Amino acid sequence: MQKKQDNRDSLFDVDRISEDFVFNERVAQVFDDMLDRSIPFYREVIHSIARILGAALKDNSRIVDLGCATGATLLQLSTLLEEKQFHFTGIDNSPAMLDKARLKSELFSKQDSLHFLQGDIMEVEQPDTSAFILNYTLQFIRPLNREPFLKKLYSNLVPGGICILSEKIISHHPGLNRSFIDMYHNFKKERGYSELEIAKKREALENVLIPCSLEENRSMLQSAGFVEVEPFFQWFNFVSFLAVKPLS
Ligand code: GEK
Repeated sequence: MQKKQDNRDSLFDVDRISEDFVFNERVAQVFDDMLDRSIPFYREVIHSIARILGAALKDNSRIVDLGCATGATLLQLSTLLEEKQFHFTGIDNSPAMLDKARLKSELFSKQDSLHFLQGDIMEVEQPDTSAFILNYTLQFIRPLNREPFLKKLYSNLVPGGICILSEKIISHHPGLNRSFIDMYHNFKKERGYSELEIAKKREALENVLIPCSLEENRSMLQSAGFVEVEPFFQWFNFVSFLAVKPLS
């Protein structure tokens, strides 16, 4: 049965066939609903990022969101931090996501402060950036490439610059890992996803989203050069870090 296209995430509803997860047109259409129902405290994390950036960065600083998807983070940040006149750039390799991001930034009259570029974040060259945001994106990069990539971001940051890293994580304690995953599945069920949808999405993400542990993410950031590294948010198997490049 063909379903009416709307903005509610029903990608893994019963009548859909299983396939690996890709950031295509169908995903972009329902992505904002997916974010709110699949990422615990998504909006609150962005609020906390706004507090960090607002306190740490000078007016007119450059902020780059890597894997910006439909621009939800940048739209919220640009609204919360309007008076700081930051320059926001979002980079993503999915044209469907960027179409949606550009459309939304026009709808909210933000096209002067938000810029979106299509490209592979691995190739990023954004010297003099004051903050990089990697919200739930590093987990899609091949694990072996993550540390060299973070090193590159570090070298593109100004002294005192910031890297925000939010990731889904695993625990190396099997019992806790299982129970955190169960907590997360309950979170999704409470938001209207069925058991079958949750299982199918999990399967589709199996070889696409590869989570590391909190310690592994922290040590990757430190090996990249960041000295001050602390989580500022954690909800079971989701964590957000603040990493700061030293001033000298
Ligand atoms: C948010 N940060 O709203 N180059 C560019 N983009 C990429 C690459 C790559 N190599 N790999 C993946 N992406 C967003 C959510 S979603 C998270 C980020 C999720 C992009 C991909 O196209 C997608 O838009 C995004 O990274 C990941 O907070 O879907 O779980």
